[in-house]
Amino acid sequence: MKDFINGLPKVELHLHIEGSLEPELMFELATRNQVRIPFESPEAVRAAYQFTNLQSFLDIYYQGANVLIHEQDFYDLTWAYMLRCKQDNVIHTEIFFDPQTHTERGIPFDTVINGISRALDQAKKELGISSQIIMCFLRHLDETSAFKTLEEALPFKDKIVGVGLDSSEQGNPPEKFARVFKTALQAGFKTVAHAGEEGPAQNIYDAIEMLGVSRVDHGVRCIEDETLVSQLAESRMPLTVCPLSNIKLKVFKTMAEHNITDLLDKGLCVTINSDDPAYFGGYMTDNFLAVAQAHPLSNSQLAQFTLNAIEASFISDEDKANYC
Ligand code: ES4
Ligand code: ZN
Repeated sequence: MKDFINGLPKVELHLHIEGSLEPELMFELATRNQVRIPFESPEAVRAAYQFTNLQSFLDIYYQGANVLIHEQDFYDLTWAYMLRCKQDNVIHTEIFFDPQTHTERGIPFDTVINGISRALDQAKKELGISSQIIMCFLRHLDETSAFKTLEEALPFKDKIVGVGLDSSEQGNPPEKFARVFKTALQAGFKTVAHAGEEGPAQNIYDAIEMLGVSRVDHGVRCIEDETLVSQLAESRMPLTVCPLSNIKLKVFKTMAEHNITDLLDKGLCVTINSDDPAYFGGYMTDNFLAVAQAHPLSNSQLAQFTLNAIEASFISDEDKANYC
């Protein structure tokens, strides 16, 4: 099973690039940029990664991003992730970034996007890994800030395939961003949103209805609504599930209790993803292994996760044939 998972080509659709910042690089960038971090060592940083829920993680995660200042920092961050992709046999990845985490600190939008996209161009050439970039709005910030961010993205439309919605789900429902997403769709962006991670199944309905999403990020709480589960199966609406993340943030108590295999059995287009691998203890292969160790899965079921991810990806229809 281990060998099969190692060798399986993988496609990642739910990865926050800021969440791939390993403690070692965090320290290196803190020194290089003379930014203070409240830890003595990379080991001490890791020891602090004990989360009780989504918010307890986000507080630490936004703090970690403070070491990212220059274009080269965003390049280094992204290149390190792409090298991990190579190791994990990831052939295509769709990367989230959170512009507001940086622009709110005075880092220009173009510094962020140029650093990320330079690493992705190099990864395509030197590692043979294809990619797309999705820009997420922070849902704890207001609509005005999201509209401003959308405006800032327009000159980089050729580099950004879609917009997403992340951060604190509770208290920040999809409807808060309905008008922003409508404008983004009109501008030609695809849309996705985190929904049904910590928030109720209703957020999944609303992300589909009000935000016009092509995929639901997480979506595991759909299980609480039988009608919704049928609708998701029927429409093949993809769910980008992040197993290790869900355990770390206590969405499920144990991997054995995770519903990913139930959802697969019910015919949903579920995929396996790493979310914030530097914080949650694993990249793509680790996530596949963790699921397969807790749930009996055949090789063809494991391969189905990759087939689902290709189906759910923003790879163009003509190119998709080359991935199957
Ligand atoms: C996130 Cl796990 C998760 N949920 C919501 N927003 C996020 N941003 C980064 N990781
Ligand atoms: Zn996420």
